[in-house]
Amino acid sequence: MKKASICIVTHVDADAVASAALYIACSGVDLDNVRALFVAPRELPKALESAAVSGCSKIVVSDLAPNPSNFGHILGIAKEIISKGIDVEWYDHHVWENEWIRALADAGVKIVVDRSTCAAGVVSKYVCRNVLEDLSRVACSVDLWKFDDWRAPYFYRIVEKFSTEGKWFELVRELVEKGLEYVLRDYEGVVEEVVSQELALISRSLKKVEVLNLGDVNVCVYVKDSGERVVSTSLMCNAMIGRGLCDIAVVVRQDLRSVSLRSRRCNVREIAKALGGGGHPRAAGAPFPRGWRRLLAVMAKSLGMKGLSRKLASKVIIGKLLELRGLVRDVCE
Ligand SMILES: [Mn+2]
Repeated sequence: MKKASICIVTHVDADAVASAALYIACSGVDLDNVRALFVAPRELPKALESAAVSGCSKIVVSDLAPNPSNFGHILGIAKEIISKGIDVEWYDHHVWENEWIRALADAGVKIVVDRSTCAAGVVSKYVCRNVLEDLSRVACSVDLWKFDDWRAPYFYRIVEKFSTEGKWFELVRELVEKGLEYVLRDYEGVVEEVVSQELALISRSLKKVEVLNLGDVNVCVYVKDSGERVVSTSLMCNAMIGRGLCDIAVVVRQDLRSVSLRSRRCNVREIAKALGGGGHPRAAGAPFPRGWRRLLAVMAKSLGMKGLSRKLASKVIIGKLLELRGLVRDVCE
């Protein structure tokens, strides 16, 4: 008999990789029977739909949460999946509305949302029963941006490297087959290479940051183009805030696909929510409104520009932030 296959739908970061690897290792499923989808939160409905038709007998979601604009859609998809006899398990640590958790549980989803840890921590606690804690400790150290484990900065860069090559599942495979210790050892050289690239790019990028003053809150806006992907958004935000340029750091992709927000003193989740996204109080994000993107593409074309320029992109996001200035001030301590 053919073994049941599992589809894992997870985020695109260190926590996602670690939670997927832990789930596979602890549930004892064969790696070759796993299909993993690494997606941004906005792609969650689509990913669930595609997992539903790919023949897996169980769908495991980790490190992803619905947002107010897509919850209804996601609940509908979950119900349909379950009615086909496919099991759904969900492990997350983001901020959820209680009613969302209840509705999914009522629909038959085995769901655990635990905000005291990262997604890898949730899987470690509830699936692994706390064995293999090391990987979750390192993943949490990265994901919760604490770096209180010496291995965290190494693991973080290894993830970056695999991520720029889009090889998410390869890293999961290495973690499951070799274990964390060997992965860290095997990629030491890669870590050094990534760090030196990062430092060079950060110095260059800091010159392109625009600072917006909204009363007693300064907001940095940085438009990241495709050549600057190596530097993670979190690192770039860290550099902007750490340099004392601002209280809130905003990174926008130049193609205006998404907006990321970081802060140490402001609850940026509320701003992300106002933009149709969500996340954590100190680290949040939102997809860029579709209508806006189309409008901008038209604008760019009429100005004879090939794509969206850095200037145009930052103009748009600054306009949005100015609209939200009252809220921005309210969410800062
Ligand atoms: Mn996470």
